[in-house]
Amino acid sequence: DVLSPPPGSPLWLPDFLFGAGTAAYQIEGGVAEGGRVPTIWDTFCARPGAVRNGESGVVACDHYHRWQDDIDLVASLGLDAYRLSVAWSRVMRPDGSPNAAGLDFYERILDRLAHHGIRAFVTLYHWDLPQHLQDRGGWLNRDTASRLADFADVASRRLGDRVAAWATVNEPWCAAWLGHGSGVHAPGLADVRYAVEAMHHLLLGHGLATAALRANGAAQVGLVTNVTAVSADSQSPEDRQAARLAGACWNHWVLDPLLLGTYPEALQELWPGVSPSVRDGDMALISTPMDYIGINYYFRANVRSDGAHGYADKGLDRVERTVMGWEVYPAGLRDLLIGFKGRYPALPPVHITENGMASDDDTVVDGRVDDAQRVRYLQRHLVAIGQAMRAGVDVRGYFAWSLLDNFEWVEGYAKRFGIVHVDYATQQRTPKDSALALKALMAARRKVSGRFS
Ligand code: PNW
Repeated sequence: DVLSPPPGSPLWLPDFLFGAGTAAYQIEGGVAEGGRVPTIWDTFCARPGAVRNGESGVVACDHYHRWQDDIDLVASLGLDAYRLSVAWSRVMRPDGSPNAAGLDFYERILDRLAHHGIRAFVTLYHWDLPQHLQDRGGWLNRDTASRLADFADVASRRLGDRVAAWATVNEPWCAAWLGHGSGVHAPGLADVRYAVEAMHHLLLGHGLATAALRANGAAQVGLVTNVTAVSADSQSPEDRQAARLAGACWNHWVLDPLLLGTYPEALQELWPGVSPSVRDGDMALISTPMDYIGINYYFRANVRSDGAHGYADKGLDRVERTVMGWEVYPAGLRDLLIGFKGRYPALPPVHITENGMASDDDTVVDGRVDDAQRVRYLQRHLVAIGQAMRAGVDVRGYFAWSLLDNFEWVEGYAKRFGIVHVDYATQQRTPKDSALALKALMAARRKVSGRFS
């Protein structure tokens, strides 16, 4: 199996970026080093039953010590770009002053990327809120939004000249809903009212951080959001209504405030009487035009009415699924992108900042990892992106999730999203067939565009 966009696909254009992504808590380890302070994920992982097998990011991929080899690995694949996150807990001290050791760590990484000519896409908040801020209410406290802006200011002052694109927040939906509504992610709170309030403060934090980044001359500023394709289980009015509400919750709850300056009205049908504490000027700040939007896409949900005013994800029979239980549905990405272009006149250029699949049986045999299902998954999504581009959507880049097998949050280490296999006993990295296919694609693109490395 190979990765190769169809001949003539816009993905062959030399300006289109290919990369891979990671996030600090999922790969770094080194949790007590360099002045790092505890985060809500350190706390959550210590809660019995919260994470599979009681696992945590204490060691993870030991990237804190192996960062140089890992960046050299990105270079060896020939990728144009690398997406990482900067840990708030390494960079900011509890008193609000910068932590030099943390900034030094990321500066070395960014310098190494620059040395290889790899563009750095840097996320500020990939879910690892310092615990001391959680102790003061976390995202339920409006003040946390200003603390994110402080972090953005410190990070961009020191690192900004080496960053091609900043993302303020990764997946507000996951942070708000999984963290405060369903409670399956840190900080483990479970109340719709909390989720709605947390979302508002995350988005406000995005707006304030955007201003701080721009004040320091940031090149590109955006936000990364996860989107879900939605189908109705039947054509009944109830199921179609359920699909409408699911789309409002999963996609428009984040995108409408950012791109229209309003929360979707459907949320009032879903959660009657629940609304965030919006102050004058908040929505204008949240809808500050972005330089790009990062879209993370994994799967489609098939929903039916739950009998009340909500929806239930029922799933479809006889479809391909990954070990996450997520349906493989590449056309969903194409249809969502085209739909967003229609719904949002102000849709900025798009980067697909995450796409990929988990497996649980990748093993190294004679130095090779056969992950043919992942190669096909990536290939089919590349085709879908090309189709969306031909339909007029301005997509500028594609990042496979993830560079490395890593700490998959509540799923622990059993679910492997990497294009590179990690043997956690030895910390040995082995590029899977998917990484080699991406490498071959990078080489082929360079030939086509006449750009020789
Ligand atoms: C994203 N959902 O999480 C995160 O950005 C990554 O850190 C993570 O490793 C990756 O996707 C794979 O899970 C998501 O339920 C978690 O829709 C849950 C959902 C979507 C994305």
